[in-house]
Amino acid sequence: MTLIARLLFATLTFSAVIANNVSGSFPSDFIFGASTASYQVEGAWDEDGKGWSMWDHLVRTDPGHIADHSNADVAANSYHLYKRDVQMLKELGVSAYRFSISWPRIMPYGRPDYVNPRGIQYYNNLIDELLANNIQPFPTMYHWDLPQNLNEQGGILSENFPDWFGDYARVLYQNFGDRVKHWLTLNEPYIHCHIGFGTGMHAPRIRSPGVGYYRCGRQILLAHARAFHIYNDEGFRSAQNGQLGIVISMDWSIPSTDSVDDAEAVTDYIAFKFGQYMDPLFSEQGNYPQRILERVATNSALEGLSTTRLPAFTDAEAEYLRGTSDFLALNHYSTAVVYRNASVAGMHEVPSMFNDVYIGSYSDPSWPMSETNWSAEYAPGLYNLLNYIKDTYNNPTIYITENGFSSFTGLVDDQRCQYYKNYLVAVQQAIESGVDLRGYFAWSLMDNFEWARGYTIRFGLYEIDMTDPERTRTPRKSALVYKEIIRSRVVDMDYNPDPYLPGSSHLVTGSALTVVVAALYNLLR
Ligand code: PNW
Repeated sequence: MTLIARLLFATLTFSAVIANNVSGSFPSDFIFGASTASYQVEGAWDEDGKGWSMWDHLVRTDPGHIADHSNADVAANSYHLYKRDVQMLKELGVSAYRFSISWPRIMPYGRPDYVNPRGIQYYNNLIDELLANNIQPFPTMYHWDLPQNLNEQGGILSENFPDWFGDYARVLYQNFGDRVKHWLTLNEPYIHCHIGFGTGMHAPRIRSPGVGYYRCGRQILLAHARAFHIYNDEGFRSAQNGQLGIVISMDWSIPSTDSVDDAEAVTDYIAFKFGQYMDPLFSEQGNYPQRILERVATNSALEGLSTTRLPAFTDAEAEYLRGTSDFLALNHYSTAVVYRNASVAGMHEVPSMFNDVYIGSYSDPSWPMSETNWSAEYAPGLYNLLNYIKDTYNNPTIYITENGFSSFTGLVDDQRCQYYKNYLVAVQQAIESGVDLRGYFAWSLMDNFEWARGYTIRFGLYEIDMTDPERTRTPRKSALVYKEIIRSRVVDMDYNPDPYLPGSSHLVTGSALTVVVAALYNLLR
């Protein structure tokens, strides 16, 4: 790309122009869904033969590391309340559910020589309940809860990790593949490796931001490809007819100024954060982007290392990886403003991925900020990201498998409503612009254990009082907004429901009596 083109691209913006405050229509086969992950919602941490995950280990050995000293021993208790979860999906009117399978619930020690029948039973029950309600299962095989036993044997950084993952994937195909048509392999290599091996905030809490971080990403890509080849080569694809995709997260980025350095900062940000994972699987030539290989090699030499911290894949590995994702499962939350100027010197530790990228970033103060310090609302970012993917990777099929906004507790979540409306307008317009986008999953169906933030911030369409032993689920205003978008298949920016009206509680009970009571209440008001 020439510099001019890059500058133009970096400043490309999208502004939603919609008639009468109502968006165009979503295609009739567009899939609306909602997402969760096993450790964040299931609870039942040691029931029915489940083994320890590395998160069970973290919260027991270092409880002070979690913001509110909580853990996910019970969480939303979905292990016991999964039927209620399916009811909620039904109430929303979604046609798909993204949940994740707990590896240590299926294999307490991580290896297939002991498969836990009660673990298999749980996911059979969940999948059957979904299908009985016309909701397609989109299971994630690995959403960060690695069996602790494997973690102690080297975990993701072990040479054996791709094989371990492949053996696990095979058991999933054997047990659930007859009913699962969309498999999501591993969740978010960038975030998992950056927070698990870079900052060390998440399990396995290893601090190696310039070496372990890159090795983690490499291993995750190889593990994904291993699962893909097993699906193809061992007859699962021909018998079961499903599709497999990896889950990759990406925010959008815009340059702080129109300087050449800031344009370069955008290009590098995208290459390191996205290209590192996308190019080996989705690009025509395969392997890592050349610019990141060169940067890390140069820095490694400056640091006195005799080999680079980010070696290219061998030709055989590159071939093994290329083209192994039937679709892209994209998680997207926000946009960053990035820059490169003198102030970046000394900003990042050496060696680290961030020092390799060599940029600073911030959120534009005019964007509504969520309760997570990294996520602000800027819907044009999603539109531009989707178009960038379309143009860069030959228009792959995409599902957005996470998108959402954090808040504190409370049913009136106006900021989240606004966020969903604006992002869904961007989604609808991206489809109109030719992006091959087939589905959208809100993060999250319900409040859950937000990793190191514990229960201090919430992402749920449904609120859960985490001190209530029943873990009662109550729809927030955003659940009503999402439900109406799914029903009408347009985004009406003016739709403004009241989550406290008894009429809204038809979401909870669905009974005719509630509707009558609601009508009376409305008359008397
Ligand atoms: C996702 N970022 O992680 C995870 O897949 C979920 O488990 C998690 O609950 C959810 O986001 C909300 O945090 C991300 O910094 C964490 O851009 C951080 C970022 C993106 C995704």
